[in-house]
Amino acid sequence: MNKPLPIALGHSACPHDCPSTCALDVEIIDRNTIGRVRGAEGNSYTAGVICAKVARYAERVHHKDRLLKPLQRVGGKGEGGWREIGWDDALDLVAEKFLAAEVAYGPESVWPYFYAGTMGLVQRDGIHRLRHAKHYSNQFSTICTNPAWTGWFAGTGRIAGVDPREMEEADVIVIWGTNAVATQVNVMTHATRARKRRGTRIVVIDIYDNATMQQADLKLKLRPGTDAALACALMHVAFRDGTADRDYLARYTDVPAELEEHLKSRTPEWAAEITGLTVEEIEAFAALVGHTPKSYFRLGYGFTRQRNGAVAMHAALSVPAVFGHWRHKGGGAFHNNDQIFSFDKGEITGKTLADPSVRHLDQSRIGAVLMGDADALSNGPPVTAMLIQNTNPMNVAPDQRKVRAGFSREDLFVCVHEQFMTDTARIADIVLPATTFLEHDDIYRGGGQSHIVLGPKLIDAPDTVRTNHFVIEELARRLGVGDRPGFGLSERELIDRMLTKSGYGSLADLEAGRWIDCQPSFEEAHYLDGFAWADGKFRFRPDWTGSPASTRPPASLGIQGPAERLPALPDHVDLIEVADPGHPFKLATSPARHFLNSSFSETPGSRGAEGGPVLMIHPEDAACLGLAEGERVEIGNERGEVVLPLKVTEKVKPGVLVHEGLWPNSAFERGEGINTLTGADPVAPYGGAAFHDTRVWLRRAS
Ligand SMILES: Nc1nc2c(c(=O)[nH]1)N[C@H]1C(S)=C(S)[C@@H](COP(=O)(O)OP(=O)(O)OC[C@H]3O[C@@H](n4cnc5c(=O)[nH]c(N)nc54)[C@H](O)[C@@H]3O)O[C@H]1N2
Ligand SMILES: Nc1nc2c(c(=O)[nH]1)N[C@H]1C(S)=C(S)[C@@H](COP(=O)(O)OP(=O)(O)OC[C@H]3O[C@@H](n4cnc5c(=O)[nH]c(N)nc54)[C@H](O)[C@@H]3O)O[C@H]1N2
Ligand code: SF4
Ligand SMILES: [Mo]
Repeated sequence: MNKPLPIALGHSACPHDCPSTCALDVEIIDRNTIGRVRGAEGNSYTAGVICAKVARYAERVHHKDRLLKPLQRVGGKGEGGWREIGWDDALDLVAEKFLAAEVAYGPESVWPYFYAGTMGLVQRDGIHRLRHAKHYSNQFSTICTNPAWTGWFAGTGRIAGVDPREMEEADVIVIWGTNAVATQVNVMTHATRARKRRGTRIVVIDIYDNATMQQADLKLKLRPGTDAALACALMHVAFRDGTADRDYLARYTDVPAELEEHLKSRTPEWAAEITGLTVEEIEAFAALVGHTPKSYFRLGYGFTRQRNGAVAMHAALSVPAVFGHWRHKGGGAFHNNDQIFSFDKGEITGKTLADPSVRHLDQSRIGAVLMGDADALSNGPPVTAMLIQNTNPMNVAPDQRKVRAGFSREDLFVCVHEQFMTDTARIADIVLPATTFLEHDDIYRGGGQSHIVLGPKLIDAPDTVRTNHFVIEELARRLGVGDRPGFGLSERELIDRMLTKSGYGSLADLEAGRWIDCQPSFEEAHYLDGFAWADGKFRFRPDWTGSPASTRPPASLGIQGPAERLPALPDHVDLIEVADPGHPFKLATSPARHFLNSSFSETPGSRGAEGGPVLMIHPEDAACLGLAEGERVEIGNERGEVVLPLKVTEKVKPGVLVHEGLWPNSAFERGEGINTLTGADPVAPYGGAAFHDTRVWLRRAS
């Protein structure tokens, strides 16, 4: 049979939580159906390339398991019994439960919980409008960016860096702690173009030989949580060999002499002992970046998902400041562009409606919050009602046993608005069906690049499916706040007003242009007019507790984790879960190439490509324990146990285990997923979860 021809080509943006924020061209087959999705050729960052999972988005949007009708639980929580319920009845019930919670314990007992399942500014952030209008509990959003952004901000004073497209002019590209082939493919587009054109050398620093390391010219496979030691040794060599840029250091940095003195004992031999790299590897890397002015450091999230992650980010970021790489086109560092955008989102988020005295609850500590931990609740009332949009905490949040126990509480009412029957939807009281990005209007902005991209509605959603915006507006009306500022506007009106207020033109302008490139000038991106601190100097000596970073915890929560153990200058610090005789292995739970967090674990293309959940182990470890490929093992710690089949591979180091992907809990033998093992104790100093920093024991499963 011939494939139907597309009737039109729609323009959109990828809504998923990925730094690339690709500009998309979408084949529209008819009013309800899409065909192939491609990367926009004309966008200079996307450059026509997107990942496989979004290219085959038709299988997600037209999936037979899409949620289509509102559902009400029948039977026990999580048992899987549902009956269909009309939209009006469902929303009436949610409003009734929220009002009841408010009467019993005050508005802070309602906790709207969200994350970045869609990165659209209207559909993602509109939940705050309802929150603020009702003075419901705030969410301190720690689960992803906090350790990384805190470490970066500590140095530069601003979450922004060198244009990632400048990688094409670099002679060395250091891909540090990000599995870019899997998690942001466009980094590889620009890096491999550079290699083709100018013979650029690609260095990858990771804890296992992942898809990105397989493309590297220099592979540095170190022990988890030891990146700061490597960074210190590189800087030691710079001072030792005279490759440090002393003129740059004097002009642009705070305490270069102090740093030099401090690093005298941080030799390659010292770092080799800690990182497990050889002295030769460290010396070769130091010589390479020491003699290559155009060295570009692309710093990722992965290496900051350790309990010393903020320190590691700051240490790695200090390296190009010592060598003066920032001076040169194609040199310097990049992590995220958050602060180059200046959106006035106030109307979407209902900023003026907020009461500053309302408490914040830590997103990553949802288990403790729901279990009534007084500290996690800031000594306030229990959480007894929730609305959840764009996130799947029953799968992705750490310390899962606590999370599950919390969601199982009979006195907790949960409404989940979702596209699929996720682990979280499964344990809800009311499930509402949500549109996908192709079925609603929204606007997106890059984190790993510099574009604002429009994502208009391209096809009609199934009749009974509603947008996040609709749910927020309808609940607001029922809760008596629908007439407050910011309510009663359409998505398009909100986008238009935000763009105009922010000085980015109108919606009509953006529709005509598709995207806006907000890349700052070369001088600004390279901090050539000074870093973003009052004295203009990069800080080798950060103020870990005083920085006014956007990631800083609200006063009601205070500084997080063992902040007093953070070093004054870049250094290795054993804040991590160090392996011990009772827990001889270090486990990392790294993202899978064909999933996006727990999304796409429902699509046949992605599931097929990933195979199934496995645990990677080094052949020596397997042999030592008398274990073979495919054998089932149990791994565990004080938080729980999980059973997985082994994959014996030299990709991982001895003593290190890697599990890729956030598989649904049902994919595991006992119905408990990988986050059963990860901890929710906050990364110092501004919080976050150390997903790749877990010590475990391992034994043959019975
Ligand atoms: N395909 C796919 N893409 C994704 C996602 C996904 O799940 N799948 N998730 C999205 C999201 S929300 C985010 S935040 C980004 C994250 O994307 P990345 O920045 O790539 O971060 P991670 O994938 O968490 O980890 C990257 C690598 O760091 C390694 N790592 C772990 N510990 C250490 C360490 O101590 N040192 C070093 N050097 N490396 C370490 C991990 O094993 C992994 O290989 O990706 C986004 N894109
Ligand atoms: N073990 C381990 N755990 C991790 C990580 C790890 O590396 N290892 N990574 C962590 C990181 S970096 C992150 S960011 C978190 C992410 O965790 P989540 O934010 O929970 O991300 P997803 O799992 O993709 O879930 C997003 C959900 O939003 C839904 N959704 C998408 N668009 C819409 C919409 O328009 N409306 C509504 N109502 N729903 C929508 C999707 O169907 C999906 O179920 O996970 C964290 N958890
Ligand atoms: S998931 Fe990332 S790489 Fe894939 S299309 Fe979306 S933004 Fe691009
Ligand atoms: Mo993330």
